[in-house]
Amino acid sequence: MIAVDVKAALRAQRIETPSWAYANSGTRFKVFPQPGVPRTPEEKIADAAMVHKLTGVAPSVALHIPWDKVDDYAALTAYARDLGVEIGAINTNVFQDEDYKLGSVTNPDAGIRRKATDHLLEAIDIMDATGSRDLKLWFSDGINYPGQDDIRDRQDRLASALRETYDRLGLQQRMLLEYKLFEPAFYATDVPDWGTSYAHCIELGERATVCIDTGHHAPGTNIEFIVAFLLRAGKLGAFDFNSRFYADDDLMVGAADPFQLFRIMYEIVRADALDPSYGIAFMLDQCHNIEAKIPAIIRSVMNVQEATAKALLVDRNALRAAQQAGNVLEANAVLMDAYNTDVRPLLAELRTEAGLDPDPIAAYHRSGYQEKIVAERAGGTQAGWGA
Ligand code: AOS
Ligand code: ZN
Ligand code: ZN
Repeated sequence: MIAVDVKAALRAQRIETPSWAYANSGTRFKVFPQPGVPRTPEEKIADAAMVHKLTGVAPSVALHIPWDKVDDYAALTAYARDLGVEIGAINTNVFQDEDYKLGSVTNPDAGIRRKATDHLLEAIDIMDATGSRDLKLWFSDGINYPGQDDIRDRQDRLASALRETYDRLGLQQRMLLEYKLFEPAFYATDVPDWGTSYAHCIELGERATVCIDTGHHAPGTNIEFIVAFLLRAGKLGAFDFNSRFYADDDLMVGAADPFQLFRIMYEIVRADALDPSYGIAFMLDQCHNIEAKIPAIIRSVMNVQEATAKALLVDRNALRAAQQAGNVLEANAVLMDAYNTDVRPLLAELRTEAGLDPDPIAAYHRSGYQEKIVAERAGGTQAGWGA
């Protein structure tokens, strides 16, 4: 791709940030509160708007219900628009209620399944008010012990809740079904992998697609293979980007394994699926437990941009020629040449051309925003993770 096309593709790129990443979070052992964190959904949106203002590529923020529950979602949407951002995906929560000890939509108790499904339907009402396209579903459902419940019945219960929810979606709305290998269930999770999510999405219809959370796989899983497969099948709807060293670590994307992120983004570029018009939501799903939150989110956005720029720089003609010729070493070298390119000057230039500061993190530190929120906000809320 010639440089000007690379720049155009990078200019068009969109990354969605999650409301919960701006709030206090921690592990099961301790939450370390930070001064200045948001106390309300409005303040989370204001922080997301700041990230967009400095990066120019993060114009939407995902909400989580009930963590971002408000009385008037239309007013919240108008508030976001005034700050220059949109409300993105609506994330549901059927994992933080006493009732869900044995599962939500797969619970053996029909009354609890009803309550969980009603929450999913309520989230669609919220989407109607916010104009959100995507309903993001992640289920903590599963079992800890062999024999605890019937694995197959649980799939039937899941299918029926998903069907009811899917049928309630408007024509412009989509369902994103996220999978996760384990945690909090340790023996058998009801949506443990991309294959399970894919099979349910196929059964549901074309507006149901898979969400890949990069932290939700077994060590060594080839995530770019999953990306390529789902793109070919037209069933990749979204990413929850983050980094993992061990399990669902939710660290900054591109921190643990920037090469993996590059390989993922190469499959996106290979499928011409980067442009927002293709329909993939590139979201972050992270928790900044010990590092400053807004700069960490800016860094994450920049990490995705850098991996994308490198993926765009792959000489696809040369790669194809080497592949066709069976030239293993040359094909690998073409890919590595792009990966080993320092794209930071290119991205700095792009920002300057767009009227942005070439160094968004330095710009944040100079902006006075952190001092302002520390002075104005007392007693920030916890995102909901790690009590
Ligand atoms: C949980 O492990 C999943 O990654 C969820 O996507 C996510 O963290 C949650 O939906 C936030 O609400
Ligand atoms: Zn996730
Ligand atoms: Zn997760």
